[in-house]
Amino acid sequence: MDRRSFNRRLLAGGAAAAATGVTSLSITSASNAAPAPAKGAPRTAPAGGQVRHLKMYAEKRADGSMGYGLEKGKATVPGPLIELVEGDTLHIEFENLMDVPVSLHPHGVDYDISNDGTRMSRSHVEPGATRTYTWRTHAPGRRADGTWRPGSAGYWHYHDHAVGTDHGTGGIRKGLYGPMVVRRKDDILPDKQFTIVFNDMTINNRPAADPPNFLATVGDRVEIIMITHGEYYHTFHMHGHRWADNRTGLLSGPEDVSRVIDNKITGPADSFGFQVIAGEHVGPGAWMYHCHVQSHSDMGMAGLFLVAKEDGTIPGHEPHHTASEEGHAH
Ligand SMILES: [Cu+2]
Repeated sequence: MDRRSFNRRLLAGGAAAAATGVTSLSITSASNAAPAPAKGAPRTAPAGGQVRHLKMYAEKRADGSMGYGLEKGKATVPGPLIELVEGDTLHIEFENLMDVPVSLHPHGVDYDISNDGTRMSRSHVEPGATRTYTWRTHAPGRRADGTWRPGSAGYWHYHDHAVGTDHGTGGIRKGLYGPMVVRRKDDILPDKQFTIVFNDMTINNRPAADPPNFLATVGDRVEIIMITHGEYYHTFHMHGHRWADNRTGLLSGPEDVSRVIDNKITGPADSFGFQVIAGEHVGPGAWMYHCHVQSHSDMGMAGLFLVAKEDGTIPGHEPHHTASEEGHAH
Protein backbone atom coordinates (compact mmCIF):
# COMPACT_ATOMS: atom_id res chain seq x y z
CA MET A 1 0.00 0.00 0.00
CA ASP A 2 1.47 3.40 -0.84
CA ARG A 3 1.92 5.93 1.91
CA ARG A 4 -0.96 8.09 0.79
CA SER A 5 -3.59 5.39 0.96
CA PHE A 6 -1.92 4.04 4.10
CA ASN A 7 -2.39 7.35 5.85
CA ARG A 8 -5.89 7.77 4.53
CA ARG A 9 -6.75 4.48 6.16
CA LEU A 10 -5.06 5.54 9.37
CA LEU A 11 -6.81 8.87 9.47
CA ALA A 12 -10.13 7.24 8.75
CA GLY A 13 -9.75 5.81 12.23
CA GLY A 14 -9.56 2.31 13.57
CA ALA A 15 -7.52 0.99 10.66
CA ALA A 16 -4.18 1.32 12.39
CA ALA A 17 -4.04 -2.21 13.71
CA ALA A 18 -4.93 -3.67 10.33
CA ALA A 19 -2.15 -1.99 8.40
CA THR A 20 1.33 -3.45 8.51
CA GLY A 21 4.36 -1.42 9.42
CA VAL A 22 2.35 1.29 11.09
CA THR A 23 4.78 3.42 13.04
CA SER A 24 3.07 6.75 13.35
CA LEU A 25 -0.09 8.79 13.30
CA SER A 26 0.98 11.18 10.57
CA ILE A 27 -0.45 14.18 8.81
CA THR A 28 2.52 14.66 6.50
CA SER A 29 1.20 12.42 3.76
CA ALA A 30 -2.44 12.83 4.60
CA SER A 31 -4.97 13.21 1.86
CA ASN A 32 -6.22 16.40 3.43
CA ALA A 33 -2.77 18.04 3.44
CA ALA A 34 -2.28 20.67 0.79
CA PRO A 35 -1.25 18.92 -2.44
CA ALA A 36 2.34 19.35 -3.55
CA PRO A 37 2.35 22.51 -5.64
CA ALA A 38 5.04 23.57 -8.11
CA LYS A 39 8.42 22.01 -7.44
CA GLY A 40 10.23 23.63 -4.58
CA ALA A 41 7.33 24.84 -2.49
CA PRO A 42 6.85 22.64 0.58
CA ARG A 43 3.51 21.19 1.57
CA THR A 44 1.78 22.77 4.53
CA ALA A 45 -0.41 21.57 7.39
CA PRO A 46 -4.17 21.50 6.82
CA ALA A 47 -6.66 23.12 9.18
CA GLY A 48 -7.25 21.22 12.43
CA GLY A 49 -10.54 20.20 13.97
CA GLN A 50 -10.51 16.48 13.18
CA VAL A 51 -11.36 13.77 15.66
CA ARG A 52 -8.73 11.04 15.37
CA HIS A 53 -8.64 7.53 16.80
CA LEU A 54 -5.59 5.45 17.57
CA LYS A 55 -5.03 2.04 19.13
CA MET A 56 -1.86 1.81 21.19
CA TYR A 57 -0.20 -0.94 23.20
CA ALA A 58 2.45 -1.05 25.89
CA GLU A 59 4.51 -4.22 25.88
CA LYS A 60 7.79 -5.77 26.85
CA ARG A 61 10.23 -6.22 23.97
CA ALA A 62 12.48 -9.20 23.31
CA ASP A 63 15.58 -7.31 24.47
CA GLY A 64 14.05 -6.58 27.88
CA SER A 65 13.10 -3.00 27.09
CA MET A 66 9.52 -1.73 27.18
CA GLY A 67 7.86 0.12 24.34
CA TYR A 68 4.71 1.64 22.93
CA GLY A 69 3.38 0.39 19.61
CA LEU A 70 0.43 0.67 17.24
CA GLU A 71 0.34 -3.09 16.70
CA LYS A 72 0.84 -6.03 19.05
CA GLY A 73 4.42 -7.31 18.92
CA LYS A 74 5.69 -4.20 17.15
CA ALA A 75 6.46 -1.79 19.96
CA THR A 76 9.32 0.58 19.24
CA VAL A 77 11.69 2.75 21.27
CA PRO A 78 10.99 5.62 20.91
CA GLY A 79 7.27 5.01 20.57
CA PRO A 80 5.18 5.96 17.52
CA LEU A 81 5.23 9.55 16.31
CA ILE A 82 1.88 11.18 17.01
CA GLU A 83 1.18 14.19 14.81
CA LEU A 84 -1.80 16.51 15.20
CA VAL A 85 -2.95 19.94 14.03
CA GLU A 86 -4.23 22.55 16.48
CA GLY A 87 -7.93 21.92 16.97
CA ASP A 88 -7.66 18.14 16.63
CA THR A 89 -8.88 15.73 19.28
CA LEU A 90 -7.20 12.36 19.72
CA HIS A 91 -8.77 9.31 21.37
CA ILE A 92 -6.21 6.62 22.18
CA GLU A 93 -7.53 3.17 23.03
CA PHE A 94 -4.61 2.02 25.14
CA GLU A 95 -4.03 -1.63 26.08
CA ASN A 96 -1.51 -2.83 28.64
CA LEU A 97 0.10 -6.10 27.48
CA MET A 98 2.61 -6.09 30.34
CA ASP A 99 2.51 -7.63 33.82
CA VAL A 100 2.85 -4.29 35.61
CA PRO A 101 0.60 -1.21 35.63
CA VAL A 102 1.53 1.36 32.97
CA SER A 103 0.18 4.66 31.66
CA LEU A 104 0.32 7.27 28.94
CA HIS A 105 1.01 10.82 30.06
CA PRO A 106 1.35 13.59 27.45
CA HIS A 107 3.16 16.92 27.51
CA GLY A 108 1.82 20.02 25.76
CA VAL A 109 -1.73 19.04 24.91
CA ASP A 110 -5.01 19.53 26.79
CA TYR A 111 -6.46 16.73 28.91
CA ASP A 112 -8.74 16.62 31.93
CA ILE A 113 -7.55 15.13 35.20
CA SER A 114 -9.09 11.74 34.45
CA ASN A 115 -6.74 11.51 31.44
CA ASP A 116 -3.60 12.49 33.36
CA GLY A 117 -2.06 9.02 33.11
CA THR A 118 -1.06 8.84 36.77
CA ARG A 119 -1.83 6.58 39.71
CA MET A 120 -2.82 9.67 41.70
CA SER A 121 -5.73 10.29 39.37
CA ARG A 122 -6.37 6.55 38.93
CA SER A 123 -5.75 6.98 35.20
CA HIS A 124 -3.05 4.33 34.89
CA VAL A 125 -3.86 0.93 33.31
CA GLU A 126 -3.62 -2.41 35.12
CA PRO A 127 -2.02 -5.43 33.42
CA GLY A 128 -4.30 -6.80 30.70
CA ALA A 129 -6.64 -3.83 30.91
CA THR A 130 -7.62 -1.23 28.31
CA ARG A 131 -8.69 2.38 28.66
CA THR A 132 -9.17 5.32 26.34
CA TYR A 133 -7.16 8.48 26.82
CA THR A 134 -8.45 11.69 25.24
CA TRP A 135 -6.08 14.51 24.33
CA ARG A 136 -7.27 17.80 22.88
CA THR A 137 -5.52 20.72 21.23
CA HIS A 138 -6.46 24.30 20.49
CA ALA A 139 -5.43 27.21 18.28
CA PRO A 140 -4.10 30.44 19.78
CA GLY A 141 -6.45 33.36 20.28
CA ARG A 142 -7.58 36.35 22.27
CA ARG A 143 -9.05 35.70 25.73
CA ALA A 144 -12.10 37.67 26.89
CA ASP A 145 -9.80 39.83 29.01
CA GLY A 146 -7.80 40.82 25.95
CA THR A 147 -4.68 38.80 26.76
CA TRP A 148 -3.22 36.30 24.31
CA ARG A 149 -3.75 32.58 24.80
CA PRO A 150 -1.07 30.32 23.32
CA GLY A 151 -2.00 27.49 21.01
CA SER A 152 -0.99 23.85 21.43
CA ALA A 153 1.49 23.76 18.57
CA GLY A 154 4.94 22.52 19.46
CA TYR A 155 7.35 19.62 19.61
CA TRP A 156 6.04 17.58 22.52
CA HIS A 157 6.20 14.03 23.83
CA TYR A 158 4.43 11.39 25.90
CA HIS A 159 5.70 8.87 28.42
CA ASP A 160 4.78 6.35 31.09
CA HIS A 161 4.02 7.69 34.57
CA ALA A 162 3.43 4.44 36.45
CA VAL A 163 6.15 1.80 35.97
CA GLY A 164 8.73 1.49 38.74
CA THR A 165 7.56 4.53 40.67
CA ASP A 166 4.55 6.85 40.56
CA HIS A 167 6.64 9.02 38.25
CA GLY A 168 7.25 6.29 35.70
CA THR A 169 10.97 6.37 36.43
CA GLY A 170 11.38 2.68 35.63
CA GLY A 171 9.18 2.83 32.54
CA ILE A 172 10.97 5.81 31.02
CA ARG A 173 14.33 4.19 31.72
CA LYS A 174 13.20 1.07 29.86
CA GLY A 175 11.90 2.93 26.81
CA LEU A 176 8.29 3.98 27.44
CA TYR A 177 8.44 7.37 25.73
CA GLY A 178 7.60 8.80 22.33
CA PRO A 179 7.39 11.97 20.23
CA MET A 180 4.37 14.15 19.50
CA VAL A 181 4.21 17.08 17.07
CA VAL A 182 1.32 19.52 17.11
CA ARG A 183 1.25 21.72 13.99
CA ARG A 184 -0.35 25.07 13.40
CA LYS A 185 -2.39 25.40 10.23
CA ASP A 186 -0.04 26.25 7.34
CA ASP A 187 3.09 25.04 9.17
CA ILE A 188 5.60 23.64 6.71
CA LEU A 189 5.62 19.83 6.51
CA PRO A 190 8.87 17.86 6.28
CA ASP A 191 9.90 15.08 3.88
CA LYS A 192 11.46 12.95 6.60
CA GLN A 193 11.20 12.87 10.38
CA PHE A 194 13.65 11.46 12.90
CA THR A 195 13.30 11.25 16.66
CA ILE A 196 16.39 11.51 18.85
CA VAL A 197 15.98 10.89 22.58
CA PHE A 198 18.81 11.37 25.04
CA ASN A 199 17.71 8.99 27.81
CA ASP A 200 20.19 8.80 30.66
CA MET A 201 23.45 8.14 28.80
CA THR A 202 21.86 6.50 25.75
CA ILE A 203 20.40 7.67 22.48
CA ASN A 204 17.00 6.03 21.98
CA ASN A 205 18.02 3.36 24.56
CA ARG A 206 20.58 1.97 22.11
CA PRO A 207 23.97 0.61 23.16
CA ALA A 208 26.80 3.11 22.76
CA ALA A 209 28.43 0.87 20.14
CA ASP A 210 25.31 0.94 17.96
CA PRO A 211 23.78 4.40 18.11
CA PRO A 212 20.92 5.32 15.77
CA ASN A 213 22.00 6.73 12.41
CA PHE A 214 19.56 8.60 10.21
CA LEU A 215 19.59 8.60 6.42
CA ALA A 216 18.43 11.37 4.09
CA THR A 217 19.25 12.65 0.61
CA VAL A 218 20.70 16.06 -0.17
CA GLY A 219 17.83 18.54 -0.41
CA ASP A 220 15.38 16.58 1.75
CA ARG A 221 13.49 18.70 4.24
CA VAL A 222 14.35 16.77 7.41
CA GLU A 223 12.62 17.27 10.74
CA ILE A 224 14.42 16.34 13.94
CA ILE A 225 12.34 15.82 17.08
CA MET A 226 14.67 15.94 20.07
CA ILE A 227 13.62 14.80 23.54
CA THR A 228 15.57 14.31 26.76
CA HIS A 229 14.77 11.91 29.61
CA GLY A 230 16.46 10.49 32.65
CA GLU A 231 19.03 11.79 35.09
CA TYR A 232 21.29 14.14 33.19
CA TYR A 233 21.54 17.44 31.35
CA HIS A 234 22.93 17.32 27.85
CA THR A 235 23.66 19.57 24.91
CA PHE A 236 22.40 18.57 21.49
CA HIS A 237 24.73 19.44 18.64
CA MET A 238 24.53 18.73 14.95
CA HIS A 239 27.38 19.10 12.49
CA GLY A 240 26.93 21.21 9.35
CA HIS A 241 23.32 22.22 10.02
CA ARG A 242 21.69 25.02 11.99
CA TRP A 243 18.20 25.92 13.11
CA ALA A 244 16.19 28.72 14.74
CA ASP A 245 15.63 28.49 18.47
CA ASN A 246 11.86 29.01 18.34
CA ARG A 247 8.64 26.98 18.06
CA THR A 248 9.21 25.60 14.57
CA GLY A 249 12.99 25.80 14.30
CA LEU A 250 12.43 27.86 11.13
CA LEU A 251 12.76 31.57 10.48
CA SER A 252 9.55 33.20 9.28
CA GLY A 253 11.36 35.85 7.22
CA PRO A 254 14.08 38.49 7.22
CA GLU A 255 12.57 40.28 10.23
CA ASP A 256 12.50 37.16 12.43
CA VAL A 257 15.09 37.77 15.14
CA SER A 258 15.06 34.23 16.57
CA ARG A 259 18.58 33.12 17.40
CA VAL A 260 20.08 30.67 14.93
CA ILE A 261 21.94 27.87 16.71
CA ASP A 262 23.58 24.49 16.17
CA ASN A 263 23.83 23.50 19.82
CA LYS A 264 21.16 23.49 22.54
CA ILE A 265 21.16 22.64 26.23
CA THR A 266 18.44 20.19 27.13
CA GLY A 267 17.33 18.60 30.40
CA PRO A 268 14.97 15.83 31.49
CA ALA A 269 11.53 16.03 29.79
CA ASP A 270 12.59 18.92 27.54
CA SER A 271 11.65 18.63 23.90
CA PHE A 272 12.23 20.73 20.82
CA GLY A 273 12.32 20.27 17.09
CA PHE A 274 13.40 21.87 13.89
CA GLN A 275 13.70 21.33 10.16
CA VAL A 276 16.86 21.47 8.09
CA ILE A 277 17.50 21.03 4.38
CA ALA A 278 19.88 18.07 4.36
CA GLY A 279 23.33 19.15 3.20
CA GLU A 280 22.30 22.75 2.47
CA HIS A 281 25.46 24.83 1.86
CA VAL A 282 27.59 21.88 3.03
CA GLY A 283 26.81 18.93 0.78
CA PRO A 284 26.46 15.22 1.41
CA GLY A 285 28.42 13.34 4.05
CA ALA A 286 28.25 11.42 7.30
CA TRP A 287 27.47 14.35 9.57
CA MET A 288 27.82 13.69 13.28
CA TYR A 289 25.20 14.60 15.83
CA HIS A 290 26.06 14.21 19.48
CA CYS A 291 25.82 15.38 23.03
CA HIS A 292 28.47 18.07 23.44
CA VAL A 293 29.16 17.37 27.11
CA GLN A 294 32.62 15.98 26.34
CA SER A 295 32.54 13.01 28.70
CA HIS A 296 29.10 12.08 27.34
CA SER A 297 30.15 12.11 23.69
CA ASP A 298 33.31 10.21 24.66
CA MET A 299 31.09 7.57 26.27
CA GLY A 300 29.14 7.09 23.06
CA MET A 301 26.39 9.71 22.92
CA ALA A 302 26.99 10.29 19.21
CA GLY A 303 25.41 9.13 15.98
CA LEU A 304 25.37 10.01 12.29
CA PHE A 305 23.09 12.10 10.13
CA LEU A 306 23.86 10.40 6.82
CA VAL A 307 23.25 12.77 3.90
CA ALA A 308 23.50 10.86 0.63
CA LYS A 309 23.98 12.16 -2.86
CA GLU A 310 21.15 11.68 -5.35
CA ASP A 311 22.79 8.40 -6.45
CA GLY A 312 22.61 7.08 -2.89
CA THR A 313 26.30 7.25 -2.09
CA ILE A 314 27.72 9.05 0.93
CA PRO A 315 31.19 10.52 0.40
CA GLY A 316 33.71 9.15 2.88
CA HIS A 317 31.28 6.77 4.51
CA GLU A 318 31.48 2.99 4.52
CA PRO A 319 27.94 1.71 4.96
CA HIS A 320 27.71 -0.89 7.72
CA HIS A 321 24.24 -2.09 6.81
CA THR A 322 23.24 -2.21 10.42
CA ALA A 323 19.66 -1.98 11.47
CA SER A 324 20.44 1.46 12.80
CA GLU A 325 20.79 3.14 9.41
CA GLU A 326 17.20 4.24 9.24
CA GLY A 327 16.02 5.75 6.02
CA HIS A 328 12.31 5.57 6.63
CA ALA A 329 10.12 8.59 6.72
CA HIS A 330 7.40 8.38 9.32
CU1 LIG B 1 25.15 14.49 27.50
